[in-house]
Amino acid sequence: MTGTVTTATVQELTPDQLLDAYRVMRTIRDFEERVHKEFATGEIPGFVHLYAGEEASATGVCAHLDQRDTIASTHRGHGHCIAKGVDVKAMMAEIYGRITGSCQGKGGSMHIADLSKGMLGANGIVGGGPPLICGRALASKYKGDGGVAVAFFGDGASNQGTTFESMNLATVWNLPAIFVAENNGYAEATSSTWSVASDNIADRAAAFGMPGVIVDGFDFFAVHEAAGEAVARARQGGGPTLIEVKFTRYFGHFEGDQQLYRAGEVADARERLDCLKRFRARVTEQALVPVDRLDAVDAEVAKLIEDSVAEAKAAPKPGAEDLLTDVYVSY
Ligand SMILES: Cc1ncc(C[n+]2csc(CCOP(=O)(O)OP(=O)(O)O)c2C)c(N)n1
Ligand SMILES: [Mg+2]
Repeated sequence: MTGTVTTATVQELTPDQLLDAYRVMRTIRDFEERVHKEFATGEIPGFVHLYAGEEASATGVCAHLDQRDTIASTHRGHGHCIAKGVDVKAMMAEIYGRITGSCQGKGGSMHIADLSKGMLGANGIVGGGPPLICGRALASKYKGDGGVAVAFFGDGASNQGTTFESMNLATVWNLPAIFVAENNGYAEATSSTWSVASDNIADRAAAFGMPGVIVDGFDFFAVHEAAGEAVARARQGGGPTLIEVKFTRYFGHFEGDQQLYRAGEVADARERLDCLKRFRARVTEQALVPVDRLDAVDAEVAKLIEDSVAEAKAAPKPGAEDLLTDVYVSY
């Protein structure tokens, strides 16, 4: 059954939880805006895909997760990493290819991983995440550790066979798995109206015998509520859920994309729909969090990002002596 979440409950969140959510979204936004600026200087090697505009998805889902839980990400993975608690300075250093990075500077933007945080990795393979979380969810089910595994994937990835196979398996094995389809309207330059056969990705849940929910991805509270239900169901042995989160990415597919395939929609989304603006408006209108506490978070995050870039630039790159380390994992 597919349902649309229309009302989201602010009341269930304490002021501290609201501030945490705001901090995560603000950190992702500032991180991405800064990487966008720095990439243009030519100092950042490799490909970079930015998550700005989509913050409410990673934040709303990961707010329900703890150290038992794991996530699998995509090529657009910075937001997922930050929301799951990966160290922001180590992430920035990784993007700069420095030895102090999350993967000792050998992975770059598209391969940031931190297993200690339950972050299985960004992934250059479109549709690579869903099979990973089936394995992880199966492990949790067998161990009985209460863990839930979440795969974030795009509208493009929603058409991959790996995604269909994983959703099928998740129901057949009744796994504590959650599939979060981040529908930003495009796979590279191809509109999802051209490439996704169903009107809604969430409608496909019915074919795999799991609940499907469509959520306004610019609304943290809507994502948070839908994810809360899905996580609770998974933890209680109720099986998988597909959540479709709809929004717009603010930057191009990759840094350098001329975006000749779209016009106007980003300015409109930034102006009218932006998740941070809406969050701020909602919590201040209802006097749930004082404005000065939100402003203090803005200042702290700005400093964190500034320091992250400065420290990343000052850190050494891996040397020849690091070439053969971290290549194989010994079990
Ligand atoms: C298996 C595979 N096929 C194709 C690609 C090339 N590719 C990289 S990103 C991308 C589009 C992905 O779109 P979507 O899943 O909607 O994610 P978004 O970039 O919108 O976040 C494609 C086709 C790839 N990396 N892996
Ligand atoms: Mg997409």
